[in-house]
Amino acid sequence: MQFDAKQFLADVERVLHADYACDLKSAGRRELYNAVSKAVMEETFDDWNRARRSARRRCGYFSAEFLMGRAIYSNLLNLGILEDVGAALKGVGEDIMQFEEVEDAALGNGGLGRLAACYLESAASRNIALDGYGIRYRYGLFRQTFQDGFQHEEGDDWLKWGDPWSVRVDRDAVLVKFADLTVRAVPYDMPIFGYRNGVVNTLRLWQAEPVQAFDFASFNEMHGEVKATENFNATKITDVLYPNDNTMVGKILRLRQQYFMVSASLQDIIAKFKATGKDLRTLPEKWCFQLNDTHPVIAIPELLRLLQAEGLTFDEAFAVCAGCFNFTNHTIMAEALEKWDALALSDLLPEVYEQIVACQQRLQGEGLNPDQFYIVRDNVVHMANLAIYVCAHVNGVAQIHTNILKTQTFKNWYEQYPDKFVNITNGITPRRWLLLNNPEMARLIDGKIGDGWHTKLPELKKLLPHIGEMLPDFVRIKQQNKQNLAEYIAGHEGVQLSPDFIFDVQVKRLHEYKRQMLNALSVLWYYFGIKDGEIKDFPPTAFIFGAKAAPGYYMAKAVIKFINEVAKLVNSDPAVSDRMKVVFVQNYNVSYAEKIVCAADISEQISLAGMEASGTSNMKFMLNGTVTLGTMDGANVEICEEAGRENNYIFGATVEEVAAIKQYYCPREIVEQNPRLKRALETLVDGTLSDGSGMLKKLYESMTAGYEPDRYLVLYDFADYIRVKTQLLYDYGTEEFNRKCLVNMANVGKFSADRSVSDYAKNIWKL
Ligand code: 26Q
Repeated sequence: MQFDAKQFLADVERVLHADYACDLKSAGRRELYNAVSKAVMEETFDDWNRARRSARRRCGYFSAEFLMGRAIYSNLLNLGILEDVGAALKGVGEDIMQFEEVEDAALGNGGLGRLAACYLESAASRNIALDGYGIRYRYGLFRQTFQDGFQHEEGDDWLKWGDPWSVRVDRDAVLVKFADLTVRAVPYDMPIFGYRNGVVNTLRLWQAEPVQAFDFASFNEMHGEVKATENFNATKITDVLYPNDNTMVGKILRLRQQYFMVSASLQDIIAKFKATGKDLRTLPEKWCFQLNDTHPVIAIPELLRLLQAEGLTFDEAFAVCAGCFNFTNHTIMAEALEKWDALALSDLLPEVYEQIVACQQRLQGEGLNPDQFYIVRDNVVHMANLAIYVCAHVNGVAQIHTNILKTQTFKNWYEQYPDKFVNITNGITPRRWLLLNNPEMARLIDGKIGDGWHTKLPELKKLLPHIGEMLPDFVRIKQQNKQNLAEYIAGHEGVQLSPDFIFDVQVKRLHEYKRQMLNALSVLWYYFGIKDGEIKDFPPTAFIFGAKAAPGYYMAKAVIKFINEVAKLVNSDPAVSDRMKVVFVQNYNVSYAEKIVCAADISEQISLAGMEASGTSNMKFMLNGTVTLGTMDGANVEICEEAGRENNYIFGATVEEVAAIKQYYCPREIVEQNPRLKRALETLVDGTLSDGSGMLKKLYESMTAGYEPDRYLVLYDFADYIRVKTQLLYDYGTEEFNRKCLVNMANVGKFSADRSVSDYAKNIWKL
């Protein structure tokens, strides 16, 4: 984008006059933020408009979550005007960094939602015609605080600063009908800017509104009473994002959200397709849809229904669906696979349910074993099975994950339809996750190998011959990033960290399978070792945690309380204050991640093997030159393939071993053999830590008692974890260690989301 500072400031001033009746001198932060954003939006209108009118074949990425984070810096970066705008604002006495107070758009929970955001950015940057379709939640993922170490949740008012990066498109509003009410779906479009290429794709988020405003005439003919309930329920549909990650909640409101979003999107797409005069049977020539997990899978019966309402036969409609839909699975956890009660579904969406039954009947007609191949069984609708049956392609998100899908989770389906199954390993956008969050490092790299890596990440391999000469600058920049993070943490968490400490980081959703517990127990193990004089010269380490727990996930909240108690114990003990610090940052989100990822010395990726589908923060740390301390799980396996296992710190049971271990597993024996581990574990119940609510006791019991004690083999993997982690801590700071960091960065190319979306475009979308 061409930039003219004078023109830009004049545009900003004009918006300030028109929208806020103020000028540059009198504008507050909020006004300035909106005016700057809108001035940029205006400039990009022509590019956006061109994209919307193009006749190219497109893919719709259907997702209940888009975890976009903060838009302004990333948009300005991609438009190539971040520095210009910063300078122009500086010229009038304003600091562009003041917009750091703008709330994140946290319309997602974690990995799955952030992946969708990275894919939109990468697709635009690669000029791939990918548009997002989702929900404009009024409140995104809750804001987290700690009170006495317990997690508290508050509503996330992400629109507090306004939403200048969206435009409301009333002319495209449609009606969505449920058995008990009809609501109006209004789209808000967000431009997705490619990196310095003039491409603008669209993220279309639907907002639910009552019908009255839409059609006041018909309102007058109807019964006031009925409409009153409609009014109440309508907006409720898009009120709030469900805060669950990798866990299914069978709430009907969640089903309403899912149907609302896909019905609106499909109606919109069909209406526009029909306007071109083409036969709906040829829809797959123009459109395909990627279903981001099972959450939007109800789109399949909805499209069947809509097409038959347009005159197609069931078989014709089925062929269109088979040609349009593809399905990504993000999890193998049984508790995350969506299943809906058939009666509830048929009550809410009778015509949609009919289509599900028709699919079930078609499947039965294939002559397969009905015990292995079903969509509806025992009055339960299995959304993943519906997706696999109809979709042309089913993909896992890392090699190990796809293998597990083929050999375990969906074994029968794979054997019947082997060609459907493909792997597309996840990726991240290097623009947000290195250029934007770590500009000094980006400049260092540019200076060595040029800037081709911005859009061709494998070019980072060119760094390999330069590693020796880069080491001092690399260390200096990392140190500065640590200093910056330490200041931010001091301001926000009230904990002082020294940048001379090792920054050992685990940030991700709180889930038992991710084993934050393993990390926390190791902290206590080191702590007691230092106290007892058994561990000498412990390398000074800051253990940094960040995670939100689903509000209804008791054990996850117990782990948060535990770690906060450990932090209190350790940080208030002067005997170890020059050796260790523990901090659990509050409200970990995309913007916090940007600050943390560039400042970490250790990336903890320690899930039980076979549980983490891929992970994507592992890739972000790698991109920023951080070694992985991890298990052979998810994309860690491929990280080792790319960067060398010897350049990372790998421990723990392998996926092949896990099933066998569980056969005879007895956590008590392990604890009895390791007195210090026992002592660490017993802090949960021996009064060392305060536990007002009995939570820690429950956590202790989950590790030691019941039907399946220590389900995720924390205690089993503990010794090996300590062995490798200790090695890492003592390697830290050596030249050999610093080389490992850069070797990881140089070999991160595969994990660019640019590669991932190109794989989708080539192998699945055929764009
Ligand atoms: C389902 C039903 C009802 C309510 C909520 C849900 C729900 C919501 C979110 C189920 C799952 C999720 C999120 C899953 C997720 O984020 N999975 C992660 O996806 C990443 C991107 O592929 C992977 O890297 C992670 O390994 C995987 O855990």
